[in-house]
Amino acid sequence: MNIVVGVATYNEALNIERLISEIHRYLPNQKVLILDDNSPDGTAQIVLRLMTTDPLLRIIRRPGKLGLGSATLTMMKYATENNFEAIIIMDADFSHDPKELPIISKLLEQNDFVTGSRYIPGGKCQYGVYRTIVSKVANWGARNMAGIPLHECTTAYRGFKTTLLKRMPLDKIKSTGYSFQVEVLYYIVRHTKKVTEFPIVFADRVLGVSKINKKEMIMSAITLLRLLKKRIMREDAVDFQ
Ligand SMILES: Nc1nc2c(ncn2[C@@H]2O[C@H](COP(=O)(O)OP(=O)(O)OP(=O)(O)O)[C@@H](O)[C@H]2O)c(=O)[nH]1
Ligand SMILES: [Mg+2]
Repeated sequence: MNIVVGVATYNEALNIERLISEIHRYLPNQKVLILDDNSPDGTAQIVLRLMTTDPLLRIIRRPGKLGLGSATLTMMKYATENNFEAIIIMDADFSHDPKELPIISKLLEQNDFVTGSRYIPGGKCQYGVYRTIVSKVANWGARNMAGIPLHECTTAYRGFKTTLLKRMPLDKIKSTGYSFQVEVLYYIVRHTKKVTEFPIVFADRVLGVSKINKKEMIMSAITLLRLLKKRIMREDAVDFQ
């Protein structure tokens, strides 16, 4: 399968070189796309240097920090416009283990959508108490308010077939930040039944700084309320293939 691995980066200079080499190790011959938002720490310069000797590496650069959601959307559009069969998205900070890439790639042969899951048997989350509570509340809201029938709705380690992305109304997605993860799932489960979860051990970031903050949490709560309203009003058509 012709896959692109998409990684959004903001200040990931300490992680990016090793991550790219690990992706190549576990998915040799597949393309890697970095979407960098003008990271002040020079992440893009590292990628540009690697590109001089790495024919599988691509970069999209945006002028400023425009959010993880819009970064993910841009990478999805890149995958559909460049005729890839699938895109796998992962974080740059090694919270998502590159050794699981071949598992996602294999599952994509039978599924339109694959997500890493901390909340099925075999899955694990190494968060502290505070972030565990935030994550559990967000997942509760995604299941019960947005109506997403998955155990894990917020992990960004995911694979998407481009045939699915092409028939989803991606332009309707309003979230630009973290709640994009839930909003995109809301549409996915309305457009395919071929979705599956696989267990991951989610490691907390070791190097670099966290970008999640109170504003993202408030935006996520607003997104959940908006999706609940859409569900109640039956605003979105279902289109299974
Ligand atoms: N291009 C781009 N990438 C972003 C942006 N915000 C976050 N990222 C990247 O998205 C991924 C997830 O962000 P993280 O900061 O790791 O978020 P998190 O995992 O919830 O929190 P920590 O691991 O504690 O930092 C990482 O690869 C970030 O570099 C953004 O605005 N633009
Ligand atoms: Mg992280």
